[in-house]
Amino acid sequence: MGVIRTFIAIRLPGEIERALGRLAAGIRPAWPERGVRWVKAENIHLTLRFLGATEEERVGGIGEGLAAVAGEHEAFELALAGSGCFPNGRRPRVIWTGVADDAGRLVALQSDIEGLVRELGWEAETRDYRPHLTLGRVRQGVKPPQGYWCGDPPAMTFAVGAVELIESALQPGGAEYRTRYTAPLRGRGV
Ligand code: 2AM
Repeated sequence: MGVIRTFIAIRLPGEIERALGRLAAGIRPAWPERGVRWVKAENIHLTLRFLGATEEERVGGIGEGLAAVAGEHEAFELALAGSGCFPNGRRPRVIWTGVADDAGRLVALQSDIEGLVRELGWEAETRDYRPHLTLGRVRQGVKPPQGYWCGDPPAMTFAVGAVELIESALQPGGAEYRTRYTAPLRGRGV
């Protein structure tokens, strides 16, 4: 068995993906033609933990761990909220839309997943968790356009019913994602 590239994430309902795709399409003309690698609408997701190189035989164990953690968290709702850039607006690398997690449900889930991943032997993540939905990744050296370039998302909420272990295969046309394990939260579908 080989080594694959994986991460743990929340996938979005199709209507949210499409809304974010439209948002990105509205921002896109302001940027240089090939200055940004825009994420395909169906690939936009909310990462909880990037795992990176993962031995394939570990997928089952990670899945079992995720099932246990997810089973301790009730399904919950998130709202799209705000947009921005990492690391900042002057030197943008990642163009994103945010989520409002007023009850702290997402952060609690992410923190338990971080604990699981540590137990499974991964190094601690040193950076703070900043939940975001990446719309585009700015190529090195590309300057942000003058004026308006980051749009606010529509007021939409969505239910989070599961977390997924996703395999990311890097292809010339962008990453291809394949869900390797789905762990439902408690009361999924609420
Ligand atoms: P990003 O969207 O902010 O780039 C799959 O690559 C997912 O894992 C993306 O959502 C990506 O976040 C996230 N991720 C976190 N750390 C990463 C890293 N070191 N390399 C690639 N992706 C990373």
